[in-house]
Amino acid sequence: MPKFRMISITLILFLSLLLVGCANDEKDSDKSEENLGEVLEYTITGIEPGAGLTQLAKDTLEEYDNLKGWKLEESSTAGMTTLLGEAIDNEEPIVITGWSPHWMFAAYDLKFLEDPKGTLGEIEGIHTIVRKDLEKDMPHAYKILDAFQWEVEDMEAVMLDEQDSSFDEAAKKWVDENQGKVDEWIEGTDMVEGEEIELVSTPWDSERASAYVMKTVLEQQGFEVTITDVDPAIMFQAIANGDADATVAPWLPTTHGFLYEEHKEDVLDLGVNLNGTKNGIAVPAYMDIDSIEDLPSKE
Ligand code: PBE
Repeated sequence: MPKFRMISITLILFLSLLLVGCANDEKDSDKSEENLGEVLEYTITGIEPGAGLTQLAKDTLEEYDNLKGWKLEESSTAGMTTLLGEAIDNEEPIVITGWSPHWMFAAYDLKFLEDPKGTLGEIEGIHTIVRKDLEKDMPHAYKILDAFQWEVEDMEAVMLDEQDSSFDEAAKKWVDENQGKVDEWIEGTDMVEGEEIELVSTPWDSERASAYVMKTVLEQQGFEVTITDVDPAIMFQAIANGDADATVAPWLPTTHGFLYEEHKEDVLDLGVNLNGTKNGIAVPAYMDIDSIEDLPSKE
């Protein structure tokens, strides 16, 4: 056989093997993408129906073409974190609606998926919002609420302590250890005698931490404080119609933005009490995707 023929046959053989190899590769990755969608049952594991984040996740399903046919499984934060823990124990894929600050990021190696359409918002803040006549009716409480400002690390310290005590105790401990900061909030206010004040909040640990710290500080100043946990929509309504005096729980401008828009004429926003919160679609770090757009489409 002439040498050049030998070489070309070898070459053709080699090239065809290479092609088969590539085709197989393609098939494999198609298959694993398809599998990921099927394994996940095209489902994002969500939280409470009334959460701002649930609304943002629904908007996300509508905005991304690749998420057509996907669904959001609404349940509760406890339900979501249980499923997340089980998936991680088994190194299985899971896609959740997540947020920070929350212990899930300390307990597990998670990543937020990139959100090129920005449907889940940027880094945002938690605001203090009060009823319109609060300054007139309770000037000292108003002043304390207006001055209230702390950091993500402070909130995380309360949430961590709570895990082996209670929010009440964890907040008292934080106040004891941070009396310098608290002194700035109460500066220029007088003690009162048993004046009743009603705080309204939402049922997540981050907001329990801030509500209990505010309760502790107001109690030190002589107030009688109640905290009521409700859905974000009820929280805004309660402040707007004067059923509650104040909240330190709304996440703005995105998470509860639609509720703020609805009630902004009837409430007073005293601005940010904590900066640096974030919402997102999150997955365990071992999953091989980085963006919401990497989630395989169903069709
Ligand atoms: N969260 C935590 C809440 C606010 C605090 C992000 C789950 C929400 O989505 O309404």
